[in-house]
Amino acid sequence: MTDPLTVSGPVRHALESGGGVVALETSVLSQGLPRPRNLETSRAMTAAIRDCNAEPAWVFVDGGSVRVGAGDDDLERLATADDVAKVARRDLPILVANGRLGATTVSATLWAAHRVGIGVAATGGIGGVHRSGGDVSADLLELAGTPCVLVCSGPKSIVNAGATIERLDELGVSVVGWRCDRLPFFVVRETDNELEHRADSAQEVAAMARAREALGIGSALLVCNPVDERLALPAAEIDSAVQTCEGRAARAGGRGKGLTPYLLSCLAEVTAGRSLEANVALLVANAGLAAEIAVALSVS
Ligand code: PSU
Ligand code: MN
Repeated sequence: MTDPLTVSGPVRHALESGGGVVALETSVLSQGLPRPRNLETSRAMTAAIRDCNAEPAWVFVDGGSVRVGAGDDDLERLATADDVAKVARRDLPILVANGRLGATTVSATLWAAHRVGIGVAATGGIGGVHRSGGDVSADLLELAGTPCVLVCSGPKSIVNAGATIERLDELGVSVVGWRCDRLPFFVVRETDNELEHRADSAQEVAAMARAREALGIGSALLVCNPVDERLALPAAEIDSAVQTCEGRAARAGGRGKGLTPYLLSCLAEVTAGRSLEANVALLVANAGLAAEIAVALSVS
């Protein structure tokens, strides 16, 4: 049997030399963004991380192994192949057993990152409690049980923000606004949910992460970085676009793991591509901020 969890040379080197490393999910590339923006975005995220002297650790599954650290060829396959599986933590054993190519969601990514000693990760928007109420992303439970820092732009606009923040509270996830006092909502800059805690520098976040570590608290620190205001969409517009898309999803019978990708692509269509532009921009910004935090943690 091949090693079921492997770390690439560059990521191993960065970890051993005590450098900053940022874990990244690949489902956003394979299922979350259309071609060719997906591959372009992965390159921009990689560049944003390297600009801060940190190393990107893209997580995926291939050839019977969970892989931490992807090369250019791997990213190209993940962005262009037609049959890439969407892999949450629950899917990892199956993909490792059958050898298929898989792109990891936040939950599988955090699992792998923690196992290999990476403490900082970035994504666009986290999954959450869908408006229907019945569908809750596995991202939330993983955040509850994984000591890490995850940089995001709040819950994805397709979920119920209020219900999601309540659930994070119940699960013991520490939510911190990055230079903001209200919960951002992915392509929307803010909701009316007030955040109790904020951070204005990477050093502040690093101090919180170190305190969490010292206390032995096993849940995540979620840093919420609002989308660039020049690209943000108005809350009311997203609200009605999501309603339109939920209606379409219900008529198409969309549910389960296909629901989030369906809603994201519908949202891009209904907003004439503006939600896509915002999504790409916030992914790159979050990768860069996570790199700054990883570097601040590594020198402390
Ligand atoms: N953030 C994005 N686009 C995405 C996702 C996050 O900007 O496509 C993915 C992540 O992989 C996240 C997943 O973990 O969506 C959540 O899916 P679900 O709601 O099925 O748990
Ligand atoms: Mn779901």
